[in-house]
Amino acid sequence: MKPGVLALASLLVLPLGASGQEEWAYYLVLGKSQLLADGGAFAEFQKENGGLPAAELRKKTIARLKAIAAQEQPGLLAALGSPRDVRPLWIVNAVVVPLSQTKARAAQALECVRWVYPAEYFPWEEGGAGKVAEVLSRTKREPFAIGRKRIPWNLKELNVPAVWKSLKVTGEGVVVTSFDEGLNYRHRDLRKNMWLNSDEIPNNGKDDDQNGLVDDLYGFDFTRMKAEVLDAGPDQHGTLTSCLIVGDGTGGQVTGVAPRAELMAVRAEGGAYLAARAFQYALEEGARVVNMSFSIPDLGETRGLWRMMAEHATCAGMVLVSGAGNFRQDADVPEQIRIPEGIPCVICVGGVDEHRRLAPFSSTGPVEWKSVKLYQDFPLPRGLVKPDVVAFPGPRLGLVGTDDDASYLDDGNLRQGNSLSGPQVAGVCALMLSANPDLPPWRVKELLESTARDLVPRGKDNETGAGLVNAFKAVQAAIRERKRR
Ligand SMILES: [Ca+2]
Ligand SMILES: [Ca+2]
Ligand SMILES: [Ca+2]
Repeated sequence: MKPGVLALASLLVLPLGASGQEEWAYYLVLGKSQLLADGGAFAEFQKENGGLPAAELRKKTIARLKAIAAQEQPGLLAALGSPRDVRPLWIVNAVVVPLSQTKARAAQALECVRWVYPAEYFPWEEGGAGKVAEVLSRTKREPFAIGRKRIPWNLKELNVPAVWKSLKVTGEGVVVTSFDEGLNYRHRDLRKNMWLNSDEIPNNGKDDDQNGLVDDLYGFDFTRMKAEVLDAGPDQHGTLTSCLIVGDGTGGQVTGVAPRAELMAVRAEGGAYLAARAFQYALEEGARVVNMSFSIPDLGETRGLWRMMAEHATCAGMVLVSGAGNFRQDADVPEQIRIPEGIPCVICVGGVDEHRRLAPFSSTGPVEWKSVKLYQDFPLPRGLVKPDVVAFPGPRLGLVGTDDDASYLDDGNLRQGNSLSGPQVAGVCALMLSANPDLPPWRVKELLESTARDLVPRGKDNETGAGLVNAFKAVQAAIRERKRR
């Protein structure tokens, strides 16, 4: 999807001043004890915790993750020689610390260490600074009505308007976040649906809700450690993806699948550490769905770290969605579907055109995990079937601008790619959770697949997964599940 996302993901290597001394760098050291020990533990967790109400599942899982980190990290840091400048995490039991190459090699052999990864880019400063350009206030929203608004073809093909009309489900009560490049929160289709951190007084230079981040009103930009998430650049990637989730049609055309869900804006491009921070934030601030319209190639063993993070977030009640990527025709040898969409629990969304034929660029499976030491499952040739479902990567998804944001109309609404397929499915997940807030994330994925319209070849396949998402059937299934539970 966006190769630019990777520009910051370079290894920090910093020589010590005096000549002859060893180079040191930042490493992410993963502790031995984790919530889920291996691939099998995820299924066990579902069996044990599938019946918990959503709020309880999240509270309990976050408490367990934090308890493991609190219990293990003092010993871990002592074994690493008590390094200074420690950045602890809890979504996985891990610390980011500066180590010499010798110490990093020695750390790999420690009993309390599962794995040592090179830490990628992260900002030096913590906490945030600066102001947001405009402070939106929460106005009472009218119930969503189609009225005279236009509905683009993709929403009709996904059977979305029937959910709004017949089931009266529009996403109310669900917070969706998108890890993207910022967005235009002033956009008329978005401004009423921005998530607002009600515990934070904006632009006063203080961290009123004491979550460690100053003035985080709409979410947070972890890449620059700033509260401002406004993107005024020409690309508007985050505005496009957000409009496909919650765009409410104030401008005349409804672009969003869930026009009464709320959108939390998070930036975290750079690597696994910033993604971990973003997951922690989104979980604690109440997001139920995360859209990730990015793809990271060639991560090697670091794929395991991403998978552990994703599985832990899912255990805490978060639905993870990511486009399948656009790399089918890029190389002589087809490239394996990337991260995060290649992770088993992440809903990987491929793309078809309006005739339901696979888009020529849409990345295809299978995905292998046999080479990743923490897991070693899904060996080729069978591997893990991906994508999981398909939606529409465009073009002409009805995205409309205003005088202020004409920049993203300049291409005549001809943009396409699976960056745009994923958000439509993230929107469907929001509808399902709005209809049944206690549906666990793994059931959201299962119901999405079991209600999809299978496309050729028959059954779940490596081109179109379980098929084209049918929002009406998926939400109906979510409602039936509510009655059974
Ligand atoms: Ca704060
Ligand atoms: Ca404040
Ligand atoms: Ca099929």
